[in-house]
Amino acid sequence: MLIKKPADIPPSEITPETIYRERRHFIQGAAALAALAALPTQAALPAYKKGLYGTTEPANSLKEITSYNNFYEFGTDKSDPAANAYTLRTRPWTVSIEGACRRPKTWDIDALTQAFPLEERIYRLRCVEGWSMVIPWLGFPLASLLQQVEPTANAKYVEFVTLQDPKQMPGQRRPILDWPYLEGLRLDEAMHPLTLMAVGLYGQELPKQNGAPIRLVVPWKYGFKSAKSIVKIRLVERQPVSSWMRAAPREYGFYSNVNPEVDHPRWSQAKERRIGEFLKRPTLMFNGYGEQVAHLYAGLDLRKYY
Ligand SMILES: Nc1nc2c(c(=O)[nH]1)N[C@H]1C(S)=C(S)[C@@H](COP(=O)(O)O)O[C@H]1N2
Ligand SMILES: [Mo]
Repeated sequence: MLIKKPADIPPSEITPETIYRERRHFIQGAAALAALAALPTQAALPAYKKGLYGTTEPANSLKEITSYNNFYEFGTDKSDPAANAYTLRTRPWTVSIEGACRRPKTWDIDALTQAFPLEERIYRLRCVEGWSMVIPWLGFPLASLLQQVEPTANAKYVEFVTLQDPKQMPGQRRPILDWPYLEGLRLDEAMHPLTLMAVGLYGQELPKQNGAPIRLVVPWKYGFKSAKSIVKIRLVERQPVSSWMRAAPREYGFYSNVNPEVDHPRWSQAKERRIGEFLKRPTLMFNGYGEQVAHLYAGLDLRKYY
């Protein structure tokens, strides 16, 4: 459970004992309960296990992971999301899974987080701009969720839709992208055991700048495929047109697999700079996950299908 019901929490767990005693002077009875419910709680996630697909590379620090972000809904500078994402309201929050499936369902985010066992997956994230990080995600395989809705034979692709609300997301007041942020995967990519729905990192609830309360993580693709703050997942027959494909079709294809041999028109993809390091390191095919995913693209011309 992400947030415990107030009745289950001893007040001492929410505020230091002294503060709680001071509050008692002026809060009584039902009013006290209401006030407790309104207090910010340190979000606790259910127990989790270490995943099978982690890397042994050292993870970036929490500070690095939460202060250098791409989340254009909150501005285009790397420091903007950390400064601006506080306006995002992550409760109540629902995720609808719809389209070509027998059992479409709208999940409450807390029920969703409890429904699937959480795993820690330490994944490399490679941004198409040429930097990378190692992030200890907490999440569950997207496949577990998709199996529940029973995709039909018409489900060939999966579309991911970020929240659209310019009141909460100031970046959406400007036409930087065709909002809401939209991404897509082929069904077999979505069902791959590496593909994660992340609800936390470093053992805690996902920080807002990293895509709270739930975001996609596809570690062998460029970072922009990993859509943040998702409200809708649609099973569809036709290949989705992502926000980046729509904005710059010559620069962004549907697949967007990390590939050191196929350059982006503006950035070489041969090397990358790990955040926190000075020297660049070579970029690995499929971001180093080739052994697990290369078979998905057997026979596909990766220069054409970039
Ligand atoms: N909704 C949304 N999702 C998004 C983005 C965005 O601008 N909006 N940026 C993408 C890009 S370019 C990257 S590199 C990753 C960055 O994830 P992080 O900030 O958690 O490291 O998020 C991706 N997901
Ligand atoms: Mo990115």
